[in-house]
Amino acid sequence: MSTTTLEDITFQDPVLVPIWEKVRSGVRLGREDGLSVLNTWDITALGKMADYVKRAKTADIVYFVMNRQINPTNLCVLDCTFCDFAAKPGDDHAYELSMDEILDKLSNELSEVHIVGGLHPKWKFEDYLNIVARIHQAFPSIQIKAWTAVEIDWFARIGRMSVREVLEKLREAGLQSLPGGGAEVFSERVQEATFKHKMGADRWFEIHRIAHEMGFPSNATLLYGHIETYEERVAHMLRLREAQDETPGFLSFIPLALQPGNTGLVERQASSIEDLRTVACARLLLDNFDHIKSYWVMLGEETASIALNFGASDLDGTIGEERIAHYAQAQSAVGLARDKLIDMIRESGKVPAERDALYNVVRVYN
Ligand code: V47
Repeated sequence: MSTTTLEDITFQDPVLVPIWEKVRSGVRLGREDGLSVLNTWDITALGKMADYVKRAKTADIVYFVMNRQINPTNLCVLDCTFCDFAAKPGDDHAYELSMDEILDKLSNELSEVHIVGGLHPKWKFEDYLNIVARIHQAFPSIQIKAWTAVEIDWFARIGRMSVREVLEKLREAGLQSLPGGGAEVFSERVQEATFKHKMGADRWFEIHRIAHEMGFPSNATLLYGHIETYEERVAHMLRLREAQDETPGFLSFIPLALQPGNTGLVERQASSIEDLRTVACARLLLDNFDHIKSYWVMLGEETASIALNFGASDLDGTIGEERIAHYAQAQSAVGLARDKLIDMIRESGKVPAERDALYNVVRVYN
């Protein structure tokens, strides 16, 4: 097999060589480059390329946050085929957390609370608003990252308000940023097959644009490893890059590996190699995103650690308890301690930095 060595990277797949030349000279990658990356078998060279881009942004630092995820209810009017979490009234696994149960999950050592749930058939906007307000009153130092664009759209509809009005009220209650969920795959084909009753890409982008214009940072996700094609994954990332150019405000991109559970969509979860290619592809294409997250809840701890050498600069956080992936039988732990996250980062040769929800550094663990 012939190989090419350029600046410490030995390439076995020649397709990567011109991509590396573009990366080193700061030329933006395009659709074909993204497809080559997702198709390559030259995993070690790919990891080095993505790590080079990561280092240029965040050197050896990998971030994590002391956070808690709260999913206040799984009752949801939608019927997305990839979701084992959602329930209908009367289902055995349906639940609603009381305000006391929500507050009991929090403590002052947390920097962030991440809240996402279902579109409850009976709750009013005020019920969702009250969750933010009560958390903010009880724990003013915890930054609140809550409600995906799908929920914001729902609040505007049930509250008969504009998206701006919804976000203004949430800001008054204590909201600080928006999570990246509900993006799924920006493809009408995938939407028709897996989430046809949920809002589509145009509305998702509109809501994030408005949030950014109002000064709310947000994240963006991609749900991969099911029926989407590589072309759709790449198109998804490029559309995000364009949106970030137009109205900056995305803090991080989070590739979410589908947990097949009982969804019937695919037999097994994407392989680790597939996960690493997707993380690396995101790092290489999304040159205007500061962070790519290695979300250990869905990748599993081992792959999540390796992804820190494939362009990821953030492990998310301690989480505490997570239901969306775990209802779909995710094999990862339900929460990790701070020390475990620090070990995972150190084992991958990086320097752990604890951050808050907005990426302000709380402490570097040299
Ligand atoms: O939008 C649903 C996904 C998302 C499954 O912003 C599934 O920091 C895998 O958005 N397997 C919600 N994924 C989670 C989310 C998120 C997660 C971590 C960090 C951040 C952030 C945001 O979970 C949904 C959907 O795409 N999802 N079912 C499943 N079976």
